[in-house]
Order: sequence, then C-alpha cells, then structure tokens
Amino acid sequence: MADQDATRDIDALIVGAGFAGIYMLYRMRELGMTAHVVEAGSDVGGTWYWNRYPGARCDIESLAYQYSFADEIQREWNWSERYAAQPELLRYAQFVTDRFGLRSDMQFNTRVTSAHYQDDTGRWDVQTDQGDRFSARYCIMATGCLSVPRMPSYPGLEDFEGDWYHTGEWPHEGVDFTGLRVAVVGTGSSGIQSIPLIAEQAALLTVFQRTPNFAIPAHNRELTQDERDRNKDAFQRLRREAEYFIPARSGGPSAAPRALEVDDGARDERYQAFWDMGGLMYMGAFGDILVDQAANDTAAEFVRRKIFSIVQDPETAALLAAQDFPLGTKRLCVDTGYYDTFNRPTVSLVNIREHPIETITPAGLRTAAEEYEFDAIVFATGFDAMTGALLAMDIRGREGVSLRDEWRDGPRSYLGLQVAGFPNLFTITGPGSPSVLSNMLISIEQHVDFISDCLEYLRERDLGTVEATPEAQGRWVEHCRDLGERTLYPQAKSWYMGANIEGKPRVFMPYVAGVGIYRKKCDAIATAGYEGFALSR
Ligand code: NA7
Repeated sequence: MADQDATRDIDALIVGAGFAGIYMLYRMRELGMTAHVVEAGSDVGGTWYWNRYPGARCDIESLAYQYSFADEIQREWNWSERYAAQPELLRYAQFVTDRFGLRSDMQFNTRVTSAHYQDDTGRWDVQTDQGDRFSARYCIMATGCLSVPRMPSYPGLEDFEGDWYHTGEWPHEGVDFTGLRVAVVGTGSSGIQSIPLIAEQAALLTVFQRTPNFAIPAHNRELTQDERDRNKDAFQRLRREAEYFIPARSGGPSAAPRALEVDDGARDERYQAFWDMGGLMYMGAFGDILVDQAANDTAAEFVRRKIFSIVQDPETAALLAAQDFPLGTKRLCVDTGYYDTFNRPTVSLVNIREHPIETITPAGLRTAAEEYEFDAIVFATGFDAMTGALLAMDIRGREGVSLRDEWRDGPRSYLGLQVAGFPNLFTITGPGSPSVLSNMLISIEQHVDFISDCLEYLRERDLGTVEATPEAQGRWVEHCRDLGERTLYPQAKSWYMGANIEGKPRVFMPYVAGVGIYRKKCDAIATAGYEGFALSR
C-alpha cells in the first residue's frame, strides 16, 4: 500500500496500459511532461492481457493492426499470422513498452477508483484502490472500449460445483477441458472464436445460443517473409491511406456497387469473392449493405446459404442461420471452423431464446425446458462496452458533478474526446468517436496525437486548461445521432447501442462516418485553435 498522506504531483495521470496508454505515455515523455500510468492488470496489453480464452484473435489483419508512430517498431517486429492470436498481440505490447523503456512510469495491479476535479486548483485528484493519491493537471482515460466483462445474473452460480470462466477474464495458466462436459453461453465473437477449440478438447460441448451471429471465415494462415518485407516497405504509405479511409456506410460516394444494381449471378459471385478473401472485408462487398435493408438482406442470405451448406443437421443449421437483425449491425464475427464444429457428434446447440436459462444448479444448469450437467461453464457473454470502464470510476468534474449523472441518459461528448464540465479530462476512443468501428490502432494513434498536440499548443501559449464547450458538445451529439440514424445500426440490440446491458440507455455510441471524415474534422478543429473547446489559464 502507498503512503496514505503522500500526494504525487504530475502533469498527466493515464489510466490503462493497453495500446492507448502505452502510446500516450510515449508522447507525454516526448513532450517532456511527467506522466504516470495506472493499470489494473499485472502487465501491459489491455484487451490482449485479459482475453486469453482459446482462439482469442484480432479480427483486423496483423499487418494493419500495429503502431505507425515510430517506423522502427514495424521494421523490427515480425507478425507470424494473417490474424495474430492473443499471445502474440500481448508480446507485441510488451515489446513496444520495453523498446521505449516505458515501464518505469507504469504502475500495475492498481485500479483507479476516483478522479475528482478540484475547482480551486484546476487539478485532478486521482485515487486508487492501493491507497495512492495523485494530483494531475491532465487526466487521460485509456481504459478501452471492451474492458468490463459482463456476467449474466442467473441465480445459483455460487453453488455450481464445477469451474466457471468468463472469456474476458481468462486464467493466465490456461484451462484444460480434456474429457470434460462443457457449456458455452454466448455466441458473439468470443464464443465463436473459442467454441471450435474447446470442442477439440471437451468430451461434450453444449452451446447455449440466445442470438445467432453470422461469422465470415478468417482464412487465417502463416505470413511469408516476402509478405512481411513488402509490407514493411509499404506500411507507412498504406497507413496514411487507411487514416483517411471513408467507408461506404458514411453515406458518401462509394467505389463499391450497390447490391441491387447487379443481377443475382453477379451479386453472388461478388459475395463469393469476398467470402474467399475472408473476414470483415465481407461488409465491403457492396456499398449499401449497412444503409439499405434490401441490400443487407442479400448479404445475409448468402451467409445463410453457406451455413446450410456447411452444417449437416438441418435443425442446427436453421438455428445458426436465424440471425434476425441486419448483418453487421452487431459486430460481424470472423471465425475459424465455427460452423463445421457443429458437425462433431460431441457438440450440440441449445436455443435459449426459446427456452431461457433459468438457474445455474450445483451440477450444471437448467433451462425452461431441460436440466443439464456440466463440469465447466464458459460465459462468453460480452462487456459493458464503451462507457463501462469510465463509469466504473467515480469521476467528478466542475462543482462535483459526476460523470454517471451527466451520462444518465447516455454518453455525451465532444468528438468522443472530452466532456463539457470536465476540464482537462480526455477519453481516448471514447463514445462519439469512430473507435470500435475502426481499426483501433488507427483511432488510438489519432486520439493520442490530437491530445498531445493540444497539450503542446496550450503550453506554448501559457495556457493550462482545455474543456469542451456545452454548445460544441451538443452539436456533436446531435451530429453523431443523425449519422447513426441514417444507417441500419440502430435496428440491432447490440453493445454499440448499449442494448446488452439491462437498464443502460439505448444510444448508438460510435461515430459512424469513419476515421477519414472524423480525422479531417479534428484536423480542422485543431487548425482553428481548437474550435469548440474553451482554452484558459
Ligand atoms: P458480445 O458480442 O456482446 O456477445 C455476447 C454473447 O453472449 C451474445 O451472443 C449474447 O446474446 C450472449 N449473452 C449475453 N448475455 C446473455 C445471457 N444473460 N444469457 C444468454 N446469452 C447471453 O461479446 P463478445 O465477447 O463475444 O465480443 C465482444 C467484442 O469483442 C466483439 O464484438 C469484437 O469486437 C471483440 P445476445 O446477442 O445478447 O442475445
């Protein structure tokens, strides 16, 4: 425990040592400011520190999912696979941290419990669960978008005699399911990635599905040295292009045709080509998949046919193919062998939409229809996304106003970066920014750069405070909502909408127009002297 009386004065307190916190600390040091990172885990890595379940893998290609801020990183690092698995992503985070000697300003196994703005001093008073106390001019939340695991509220879990796990808090030593009867609850990305590997070990695997999610094959494979070398030479150029990418869902002109513009044969051919490429690129087959229901139906129908062609038992196939929301409006999953896993005689699928789980029992669980016995239960039930980690802390701005109160009806921010009434508090990839709809590394670098440039701007002008104005925030919130409503996203009960958490306000949280349009807006705002922000001493 820290000395209860000692308050440490620093320029910036950074919460979280995932990819955002690592780079933020690097930039703060570059600016010559004192910064300290507080991290709940025992190491760096964020998402890739916690999500160690079998099959955990990034759904963005490794060659794109890396930092660009220092070219030597990508020159020195060699990705092994097209889609990196969690252990490699964690090693990458450690590599970058150690390459720049960042650990000395990081404190692990410590959670920030509160951050209170002091009206008299203009500083943030930050406290941790280890008794630390910091006084920081700037408080920077690098807390991640999917970092608060969510457990279902079934009764009886405490009496379960087997072992249970949440995919987002997986034991570091791994879990051996060999010979066990295993349940997996949840069929989002985490379920879909882990089920094929758990099935390889388990004696019996029962998958409890409430909502089917469609998955596109990853076609994961080893990268060749030639591919890596070519990427190293092209990387910075490709990244600059990606930074200004405008997705079709933005409503702007798209290079891709519209789905109903072409005949059935040509449409299927195109879907097949995108299926063969694999992964999230499938959403780009046509320019209107996320804005036009009829177009979306054609994309979903193609996947449905694939499911029926892979899964032998027609009832199981029908259950897996029964997705009832527009394709991609819940994050599309990227899989390796998911559908084929249901052809194993040891794997079965239970529809808990029809017969919900009522209780966990000492021996297993009971649905409205049946009783099951298990040695282990895996909850792949997701996260309190985008706002969960921020609201888990007691954050108070001017006059003691709490962020929980401010966001009672849903998150409100300017650019997803700042909240009016909370001076010098920044949220990296916060709600209202492209974040989870983008390659997170691109969004993280852009936010960190924006914040660092802003702090430098303040310092050069002998200013010390930056705060979103309520007017700019109001306009931004409306703009985000307006753009979201032009897409199909609000139709799904997704974590983008807060709909996976009981009682959470239903607000479409990410900025939908993509990183390119967003970046241009941010650049223009900075060039205009941080328009929409009030700057003061
Ligand atoms: P997701 O995508 O939120 O998936 C959670 C899954 O768990 C989903 O199928 C849920 O069904 C199901 N779930 C949640 N609560 C329950 C209860 N109480 N009973 C039964 N089933 C439940 O989380 P993931 O971890 O898979 O993925 C999160 C993101 O990480 C992903 O989008 C990628 O970006 C990486 P529901 O749909 O709510 O009916």
